[in-house]
Amino acid sequence: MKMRFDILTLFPGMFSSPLQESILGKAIEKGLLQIRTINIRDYSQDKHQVVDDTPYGGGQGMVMKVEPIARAIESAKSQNPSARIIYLTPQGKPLNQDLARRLSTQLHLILLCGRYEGVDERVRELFIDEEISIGDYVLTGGELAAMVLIDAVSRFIPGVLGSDRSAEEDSFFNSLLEYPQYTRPSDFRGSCVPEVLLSGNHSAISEWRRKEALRRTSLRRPDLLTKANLSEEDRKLLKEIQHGNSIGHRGLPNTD
Ligand code: 4GX
Repeated sequence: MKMRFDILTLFPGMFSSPLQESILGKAIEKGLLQIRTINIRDYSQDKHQVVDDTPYGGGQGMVMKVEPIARAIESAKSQNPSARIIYLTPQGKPLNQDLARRLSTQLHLILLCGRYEGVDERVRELFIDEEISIGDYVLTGGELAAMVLIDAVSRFIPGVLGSDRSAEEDSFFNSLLEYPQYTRPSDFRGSCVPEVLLSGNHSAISEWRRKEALRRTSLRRPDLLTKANLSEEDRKLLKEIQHGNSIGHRGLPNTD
């Protein structure tokens, strides 16, 4: 089934290139995905096409007016009354892989991108079904956040990643970080690919990869280990890793 995204924005031009390249571009060509932008300014009935105004009560910046957004949403919704309306904001629920998977089960999402100091509160109260944040930092508008959401969600649509891969197989799905990858040459300026990967010993390769995934996760994201489904073998590998760390082997490069 085709999934559809309608994006309500003051800057529709921002979406043309990023979503038409590579994997998402192919998905659109294959008819698995439809992405449409709606310019909120087209729904202003004002003679100067005004879409923002100063905040009641005073304060800095501008607020997006309720009427143009209401009309733009009603136009998008008229084609599918059951479409969910999402507002991208740092105040929303944090986007993660589980939320992306859940959203991918919807046929039609309407994404509202705010600019300036955000939208009039009555937009949220009357129209928004869900508020989502892509992370604890401040962007200049919701457009890049909408693109991040579309990218993460689209990977779950069957066929988007190609027949031999699925988003469910990604390591994040089992709550570990990825193991390190290498390709030719085997020796780059004296920095060599781990011997085991050249050995052709598939069980040894699998064990090495699992151990490296566990090592990275325990060093960089120990919070993920508590949620991971660890086997007896995993716990044994983790003990070896933690012992290695305590005697001063391979930590993380520091970022200070
Ligand atoms: N994850 N932004 C929303 C407008 C705004 C300002 C104030 C509400 C209150 C963001 C994020 C994000 C920038 C989108 C501010 N909305 N969106 N915009 N982080 O930073 O989703």
